[in-house]
Amino acid sequence: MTYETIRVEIEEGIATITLNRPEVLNALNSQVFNELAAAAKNLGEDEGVRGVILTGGEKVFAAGADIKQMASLNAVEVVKSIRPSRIAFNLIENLQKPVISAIAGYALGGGCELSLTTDVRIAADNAQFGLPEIKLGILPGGGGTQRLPRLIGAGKAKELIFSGDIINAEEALRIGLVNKVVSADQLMAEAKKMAKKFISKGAIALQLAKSCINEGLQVDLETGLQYEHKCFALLFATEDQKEGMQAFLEKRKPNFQGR
Ligand code: CO8
Repeated sequence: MTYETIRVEIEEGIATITLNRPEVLNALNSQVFNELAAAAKNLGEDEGVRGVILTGGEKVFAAGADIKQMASLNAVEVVKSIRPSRIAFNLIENLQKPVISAIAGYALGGGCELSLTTDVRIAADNAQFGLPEIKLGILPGGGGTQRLPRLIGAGKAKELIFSGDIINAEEALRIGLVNKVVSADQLMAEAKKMAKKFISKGAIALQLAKSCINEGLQVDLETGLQYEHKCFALLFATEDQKEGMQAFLEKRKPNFQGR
């Protein structure tokens, strides 16, 4: 599959999706959303891919949805234009593999919201985050009002969304928006290191753990616990569970096969 606004490279079981509209700071238009959705679908189906890194490259993650494309839309057209972003964001969030964002430079508006669909965010020390939509007379319509408070709590999310302020990587780390801050030249190496660590584990256990967390965030505690217990029991039907526990008892490293 050829893409124009993103690049996809696969190496050692890890796919890297790079947003590729540098002339507009990787602003997200409908073509980007459609291509991200196609890539997520393809990578989800590719058994050779066990983990995904999403990045904007060395200079910028994404400066938000494409304001030029949005500016003259009416409400009906906006509803239509939001659909591809929702499809892409949901596909990425629900990929049954770990997804890590590697963020350098600006991650604003829809760019920040895109990073919220991934499991883990690693920031370069030059990264800057914000939801500046309020300054455009709109609100974060790419999941920001929903995913951000679930991640960092309602108070901090409201402060960011109501002010439109941009925060640096250290502040993003302090409030739990990112998992880790590294020097800019180490960003991709660090993301790959983390991806390798994740994919060395039992793939089905990781997939079900991700599902328990994602589903659990949307339901009441008791329903979430019941789902977790079922997934826990289900893992005892896998070879990976036998291997993992046998390896522990034999004091050796497990050799997981994802079965
Ligand atoms: N959309 C379109 N073009 C953009 C965007 C954008 N979001 N951001 C930057 N660009 C373009 C600029 O217009 C400029 O193009 P040109 O050279 O043709 O004038 C080029 O990128 C470089 O940008 P700047 O010259 O502005 O670069 P600076 O380094 O001076 O400033 C900033 C960088 C601070 C990031 C500045 O570009 C900026 O403020 N950008 C807009 C940030 C913003 O408001 N983002 C939120 C957008 S709204 C949104 O994301 C809603 C999400 C809803 C999701 C659902 C979608 C359907």
